[in-house]
Amino acid sequence: MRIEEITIRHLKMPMKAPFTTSFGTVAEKELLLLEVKDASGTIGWGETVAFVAPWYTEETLKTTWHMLEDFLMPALLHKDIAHPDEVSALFATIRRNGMAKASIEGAVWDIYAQQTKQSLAHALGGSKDLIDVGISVGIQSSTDKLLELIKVYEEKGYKRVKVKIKPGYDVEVIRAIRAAFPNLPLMADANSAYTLNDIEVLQQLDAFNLLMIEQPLAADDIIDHAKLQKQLKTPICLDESITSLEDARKAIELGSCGVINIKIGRVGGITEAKKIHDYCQQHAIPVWCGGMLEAGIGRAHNIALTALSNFVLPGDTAGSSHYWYEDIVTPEIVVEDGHIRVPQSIGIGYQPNLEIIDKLTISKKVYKG
Ligand code: OSB
Ligand code: MG
Repeated sequence: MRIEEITIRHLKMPMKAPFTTSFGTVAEKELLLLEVKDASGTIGWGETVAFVAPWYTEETLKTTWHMLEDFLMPALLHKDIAHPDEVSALFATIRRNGMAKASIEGAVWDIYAQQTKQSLAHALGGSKDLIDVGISVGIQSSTDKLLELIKVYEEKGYKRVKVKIKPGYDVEVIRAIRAAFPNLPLMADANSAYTLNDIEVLQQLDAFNLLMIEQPLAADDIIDHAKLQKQLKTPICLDESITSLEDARKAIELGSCGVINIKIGRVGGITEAKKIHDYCQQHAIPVWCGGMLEAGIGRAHNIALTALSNFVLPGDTAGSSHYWYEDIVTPEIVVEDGHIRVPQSIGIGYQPNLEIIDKLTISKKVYKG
């Protein structure tokens, strides 16, 4: 492969419902779509997952664009590469900025899968035909509204429900959900809203048979999480704290978590995500694939990754129609009985819908290096 041309489109997509976490709300998703062309004419697609504001991690849509334009594309364009694993080596001197790196690396994986005539899932070593899908429910204006939504999701067959919590919107909310849905596979995600001073509140959550508590403490912490895990029965799942295989190794060694949420963007690409998956498998740590309110391209990459065997817990990659009036791929991603069928056709298995993409594009730039 030799990448000769990259087109970046800035898209703005209206969401069916705003999504609120402990630190931010997304009502309209903005993203960069990368159309990456190789010397032989094969086109691969990538998507950035950073939000407009840095409330989840430090990256933003603008920082990803800056990194792509000034560092990542110059490092990649016109270089001969035999395998997508080599992309991270080209980026080795550029620190962090995982979401920017992942967007371009995902497109290179797409090209590689097409040129080796296999599905992306197969190219990654995945063998599942069906993946289990959960749903992540944002913070709601009332508990009644939340219970109503959960009822709909349970009836739709989602394999587990994750609710967002924050100080003051936690124990009573979870208690109400458990009273209404005693057997629902349920978990809570704090997006790093607590500190060790809140240990008593977090311990109260042990009473509700949660599958896990996701990222209760600081986004860059593994020490306090290890202290907390010793005093909690419920497994801690790390999200924000894990940005690399090295982070995963240290967190597992310290006992900071029992589960890891893998997000391709947060860890800098599919190659690093696979390494974390393999390491967790060797250390009996189950993983699942997190979500970043992706449009169809990012969603397709998540589905392919989730086909790997240690993705044993339901992920957050729900169907297109949960988020979007119209997704940017054809067919859209469909969930049936809490499952998504992993495409077996060559490449990502979904076609970018250029008509819809054009409609949502607010600016566009072509780079040839
Ligand atoms: O912490 O997993 C998270 C959405 C935006 C930012 C962070 C998170 C989330 C979600 C939703 O939980 C996942 C999704 O539905 O894509
Ligand atoms: Mg999370």
